[in-house]
Amino acid sequence: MSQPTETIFSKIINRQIPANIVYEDDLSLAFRDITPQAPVHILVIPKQPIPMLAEATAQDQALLGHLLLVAAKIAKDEGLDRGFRVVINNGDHGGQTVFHLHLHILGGRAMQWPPG
Ligand code: DGP
Repeated sequence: MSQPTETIFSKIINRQIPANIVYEDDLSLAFRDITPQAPVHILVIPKQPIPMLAEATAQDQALLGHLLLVAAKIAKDEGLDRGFRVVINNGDHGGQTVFHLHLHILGGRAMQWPPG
């Protein structure tokens, strides 16, 4: 199930390819999605390349909590006071296409439920 740890997101972290970065700290990076599905669509990633949520371990517990708090801070900074959605796609059936763990922050419109 393991995927290669070098993905396009590693290249964004290393500034080998450009991205519209909105937030960075020692543990994480956030940038606007290249194919936005909502007026605000931002990806939050750990700098450490965990391929997917299912491969996170107990050692990643603090990091995973950190990513959620970063997502909440970014949503606030983006003015998403009416609400927003945080999505983690995991694996093939989860719709994951980039195998570097990432949280999608979606906002700026009312979301539908259930998702497709
Ligand atoms: P997922 O399907 O959950 O693995 O989402 C991957 C997302 O990554 C998808 O919404 C498009 C986005 N994406 C893919 N390549 C790039 C890129 O080079 N730059 C940016 N900013 N986003 C990308």
